[in-house]
Amino acid sequence: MVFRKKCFFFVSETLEKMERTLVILKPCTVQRGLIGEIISRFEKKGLVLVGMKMTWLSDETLSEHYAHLKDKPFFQRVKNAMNTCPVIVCCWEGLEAVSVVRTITGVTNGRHALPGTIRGDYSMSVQENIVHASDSTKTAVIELKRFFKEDELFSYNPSLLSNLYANDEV
Ligand code: IDP
Ligand code: MG
Repeated sequence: MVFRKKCFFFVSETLEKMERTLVILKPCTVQRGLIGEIISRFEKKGLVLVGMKMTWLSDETLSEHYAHLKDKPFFQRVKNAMNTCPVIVCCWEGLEAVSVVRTITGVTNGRHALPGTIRGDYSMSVQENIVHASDSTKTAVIELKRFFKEDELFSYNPSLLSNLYANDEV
């Protein structure tokens, strides 16, 4: 009983330090049969999946999501490409998860992304570039609210936590 109580406090303190970030597996990834491979990259890194679903994005949602590109000539093309088929939206959790995921993802243009990054390994395009990833902690909070209801994100104790982090990190 005492052990379980201690465990509970450890978990809640740890979860407070964790960041959450949004990743969208784009239509190109779904169509190319790369869903498993891309999810596996994040899992192998040690990020914890706390939410995931398939959804078909509306033009309205995409206009909001890509509002920072609204004056670009490719705005409509980006939105069209994002609703050719359903996408997979995921929420990943970990220490500094937002910047870790951006690093794993690589730069926007797949042709320029470094080998070893997801875009560097799987993409030849600036548009068909495999994933969307939140670009800051502030954006991540807004984007997760855009794509997930509160009860679609889960908090649980990753059983391998002590193999992923040192005690003084979490
Ligand atoms: P990011 O996905 O690396 O964060 P953003 O600048 O936020 O890049 O752009 C969002 C998405 O818009 C990109 O992932 C890509 O699909 C598309 N995009 C960005 N820049 C261009 C461009 O110059 N030409 C065509 N599509 C672009
Ligand atoms: Mg972006």
